[in-house]
Amino acid sequence: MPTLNLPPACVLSDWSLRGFIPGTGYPQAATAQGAAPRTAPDAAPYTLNSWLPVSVPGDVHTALIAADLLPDPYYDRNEDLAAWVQEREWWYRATLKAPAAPRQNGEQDTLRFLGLDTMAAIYLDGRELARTSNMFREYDTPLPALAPGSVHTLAIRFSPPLAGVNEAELPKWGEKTFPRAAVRKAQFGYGWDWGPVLPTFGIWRPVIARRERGLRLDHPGFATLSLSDARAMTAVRLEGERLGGAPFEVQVSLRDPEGREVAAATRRVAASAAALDETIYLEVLNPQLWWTPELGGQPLYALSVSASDEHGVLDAVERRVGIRTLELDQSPDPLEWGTRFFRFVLNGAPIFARGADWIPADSFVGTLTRERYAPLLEAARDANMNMLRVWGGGIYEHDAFYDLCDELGLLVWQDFMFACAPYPETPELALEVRREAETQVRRLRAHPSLALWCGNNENQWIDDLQHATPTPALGVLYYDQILPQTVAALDGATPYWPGSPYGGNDHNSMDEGDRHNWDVWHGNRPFRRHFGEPMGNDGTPEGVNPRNYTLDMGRFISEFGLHAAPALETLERVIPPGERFFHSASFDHHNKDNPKNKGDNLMTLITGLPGALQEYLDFSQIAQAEGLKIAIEHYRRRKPHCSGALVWQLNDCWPVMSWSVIDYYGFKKAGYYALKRANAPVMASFKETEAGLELWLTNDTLNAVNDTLTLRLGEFDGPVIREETLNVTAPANGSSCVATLGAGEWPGAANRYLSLRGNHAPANRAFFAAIKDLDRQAAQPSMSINQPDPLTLQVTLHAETYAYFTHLLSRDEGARFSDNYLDLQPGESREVTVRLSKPAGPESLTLRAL
Ligand code: BMA
Repeated sequence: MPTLNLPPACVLSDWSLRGFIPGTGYPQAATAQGAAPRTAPDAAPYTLNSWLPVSVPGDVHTALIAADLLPDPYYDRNEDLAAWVQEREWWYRATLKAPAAPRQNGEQDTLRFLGLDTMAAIYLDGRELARTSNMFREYDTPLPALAPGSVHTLAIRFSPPLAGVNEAELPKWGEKTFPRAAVRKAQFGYGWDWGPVLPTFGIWRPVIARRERGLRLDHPGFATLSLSDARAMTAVRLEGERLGGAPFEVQVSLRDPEGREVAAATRRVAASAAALDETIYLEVLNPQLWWTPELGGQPLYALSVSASDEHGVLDAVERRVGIRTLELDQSPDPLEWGTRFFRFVLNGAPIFARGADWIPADSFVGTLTRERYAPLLEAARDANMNMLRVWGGGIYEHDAFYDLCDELGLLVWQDFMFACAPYPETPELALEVRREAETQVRRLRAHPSLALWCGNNENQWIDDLQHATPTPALGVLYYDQILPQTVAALDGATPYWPGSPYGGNDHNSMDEGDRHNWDVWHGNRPFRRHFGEPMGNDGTPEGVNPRNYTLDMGRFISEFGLHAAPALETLERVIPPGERFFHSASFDHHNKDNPKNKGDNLMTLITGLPGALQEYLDFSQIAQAEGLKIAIEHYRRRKPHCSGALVWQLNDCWPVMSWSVIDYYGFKKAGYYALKRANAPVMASFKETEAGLELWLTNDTLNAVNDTLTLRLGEFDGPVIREETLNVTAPANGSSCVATLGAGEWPGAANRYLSLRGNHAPANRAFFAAIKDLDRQAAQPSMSINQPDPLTLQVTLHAETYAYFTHLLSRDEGARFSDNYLDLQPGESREVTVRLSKPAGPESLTLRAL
């Protein structure tokens, strides 16, 4: 928001927190006068019976941990020691001071709560002002008339969220009920197959005191309706709630990235208008278009809206917006008869969505800031991603997340927050869902990164698996009615999709819509293709063979993934020394997947089972990296029939063994670099066929790309058997086979590799046996390091024999490597640039290879 001459508002200070046995906090917690007791630095430590000074926004767990009243739940098995927190009611208290200036011209004092988690009652001086029961809504609460300069106690009680849920009334899948589904709160807090049970409490987003008059502006909408080279037609949706009856004027202005005003308009709103709801069309000449990173820049325009009457400004908002069109193309695919595309079209260009699924970056979502988001989102962009899917079991992320996606060119597939449960369709919940959708659609609609609204995660699909014949899923009231109606009414430009996965005969179809490929991870052979076919884990290593990804002929794969261990440093931070071995109690506590054998099966097939911890790290990261490489190369070769591959999952919410490619602290797994290479806009890959190998070029840019590729068949210990240079052209926005490499001319063996090196496409290679069966000696690559400045290390790597899994390790979780976990072929040197987050010398890097 711009700094404006808005009237002075109440001031909130001295926030504090205390837990009570449910039902016992009132009235004492609500009525205490003045500030919480301030404890001198040398005073006795806080106890559970004192009011603990806290910062807002935040959450109860984080405050207790900071005060040493709760052991770090991420360490060892301490998660179990935090269970009592959910049993308490928690009170926040603050001092509220009214402005010295008396109210005038119909002004009112309000508090805007941007996030209360979740079952809250708000009191002023012991008098109840409001109750809330939805973590995902914003609430404007008017305050009673306050004497100028007077001091009050604001108190907010958070009750145990599931206490009021009547399990007997909940819908079931099989015998199982899902109490979490009855409460509009981040679902993953109740435990997930990568997440601990740590449901949060508290004021997780800011509380803003305002003195309002006449009008409360809502988040404006902004959409690009049409584009030509010379002009863009855009629409600005203005909405606001009237707080008085006088006429007013709204001014809208759009400034380009250089700060020049390129369009403006004014509207007069009559006294008789019930609310502000106007759409203004702004034409922009010579628009600078917003693109994903492989296609262009991310110019951001500034949209300002301000409303005023004869006494001055009533309210104002400012948003950064982008000029771009975006559609979801589901037309029939003429080359794969009977199927339909599922592809995003940006500024008229069909794109392949290369990306990942995003889960909350911390179990304690109130702690997330721009500083926490930035390294993760920059890492996504650096891994050549152009889309993230905000998964429905987490949160509608904080504003900073979407701001960064706008800046980085990352499209956002936004789920509504429903995941893996039958949701009750009660009138109370339906009203909450409608209000929540209104809040979130308004909040996010103007972001250029917003590409899709999606009804939920896996609810129609899992519901299908419960039934022998197609039956409407519990929750369709939301996915088929309330959510699409709200998106259409309040956004109107961003496409809506009822669920992920969705479409086709079983809502996880290869023929239309999006698809989750869990067949590989769960070891389902053959894949379930039609409604009613069983889905089961065959329990063998062959079941989880990542080569089975190449059987997937889906249109858009919005989830697929494989487990890998996090960095050793991460495990050392959370697993006690005596427990640092494969399948120790503490180790398995940091693996929430059930059963755990899938990861073991995956390694059995690719690397063999590990012994010591270091081997577990290496083997599981190799298995993930090799598996994701197979999947992404396959999906991208199928472009445009397949037009998206989002890896489950980018990140973690705590230190854990999971499908993530970046661990909780920010260390990148080998899989991160494998997908960075496989996601390169111009990518060369080998496809296995009966007759040998094919060489494919996939080009996601809008220009044809010429490259000179050197193909080499060699032995791991040095000799080159055959080498050839090929001049190839990758047609714009396409994928094609550019050469066939018959097994007769390019004979493979367990001691050989086939490699390619080019100028545009990242290096690639094929082996002729599983990693564990390769016939080769461990390599000893060397490195030399230059340090041009304290934060940069220029590393030259060199190998005389084939060095597999060559990687540099640093204890700096913020270090960025231009490449890592790469292969060096005999005689090869490669440059890697390391950008450190804190100064360190060359000795801070360790080189390893297998
Ligand atoms: C899908 C996701 C998540 C889950 C993941 C791994 O079901 O939508 O719910 O964590 O697979 O099992």
